[in-house]
Amino acid sequence: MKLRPLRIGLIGQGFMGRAHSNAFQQVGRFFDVPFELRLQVLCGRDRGRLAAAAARWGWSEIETDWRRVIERPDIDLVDIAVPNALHAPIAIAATQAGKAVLCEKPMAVSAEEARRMAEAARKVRTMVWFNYRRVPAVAFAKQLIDEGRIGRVFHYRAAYLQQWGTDPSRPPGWKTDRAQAGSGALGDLLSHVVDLALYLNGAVTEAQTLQHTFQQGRDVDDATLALVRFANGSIGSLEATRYAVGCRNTNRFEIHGDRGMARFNLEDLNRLEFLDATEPPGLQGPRNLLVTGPDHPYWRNFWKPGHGIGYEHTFVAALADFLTALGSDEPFHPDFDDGLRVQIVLDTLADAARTGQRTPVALR
Ligand code: SOE
Repeated sequence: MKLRPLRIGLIGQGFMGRAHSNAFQQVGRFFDVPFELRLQVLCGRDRGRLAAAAARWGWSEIETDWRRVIERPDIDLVDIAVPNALHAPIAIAATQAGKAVLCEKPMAVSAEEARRMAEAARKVRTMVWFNYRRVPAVAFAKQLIDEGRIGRVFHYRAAYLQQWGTDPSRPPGWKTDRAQAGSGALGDLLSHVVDLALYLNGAVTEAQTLQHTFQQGRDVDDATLALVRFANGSIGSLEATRYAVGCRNTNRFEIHGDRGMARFNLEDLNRLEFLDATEPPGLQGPRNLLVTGPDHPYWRNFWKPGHGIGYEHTFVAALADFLTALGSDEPFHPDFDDGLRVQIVLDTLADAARTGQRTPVALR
């Protein structure tokens, strides 16, 4: 069957530019996607690195001005992997030009900005790269929750822990500059935590927050810790820090209900712990499941059961699901409306930290 071409412009050549480029290259190898992807143009500000990056990742052309990518009639999809403050202007221009848009997280630097992006995108298809939804073990946890195997939830506990904040040799990049990033650990790391919390446990209704900056002179949070209530009656803690010495990239959650418990940590991403609390008490204990098939999400797409996958596959699977939805006009999540929901919670957490008050999450 001849596939429709989908011509892509990627804006950004950093860490995420590489992760996305790899996904564009790999997706058709692991998944039957309904498009033939054409890696048309890679756009970046650092011209010195751009040609080599484009050659390495298979992009046909290079460009240094994102506006010129959006003006091009031969681009169907714009992918945004640049500092957070640029997401809104690029996404809004791209949606107005009728392109499908993929955007890195956090989708925006404020809920107000995210709302403008979501509104501008009413007529086009969008995705926010909350890639951890597509870890097979996380998708499997969602399946167990939906099947009622956790039951009535009491606690949702999640943390995204990194340690690079303490590294004196690390150049002060855009991620610690409020003008470019909007926030620190809140947008960078807690956005993932909030997205997974909303996905797995539903709406957050109220929050209390503590934010802290360890590095003198830095204008963003190094750590954000929140206590929240969920609409389903459960309570939770959501934490993100760049100062968790000993944790390179820990992204974990635990969910405890009256029928069971599930526990995940990205540093061991092929595993999900599950406890079935309906079993006889003497037999209960967390099962350490190797979520690589059979009968697990994506197991037919990647390797045979027992052959683990890695970080990059989460981007491949997210892209595959998006392209499948795009080809069939089926709904896709997380889209810009989901990104907006995350941003509203993030803004509420920041407000709660500023005022020190218990703050309701208003769907503003
Ligand atoms: C931060 O160090 C970071 O790269 C985040 O920006 C990503 O979203 C996360 O997936 C890994 O860590």
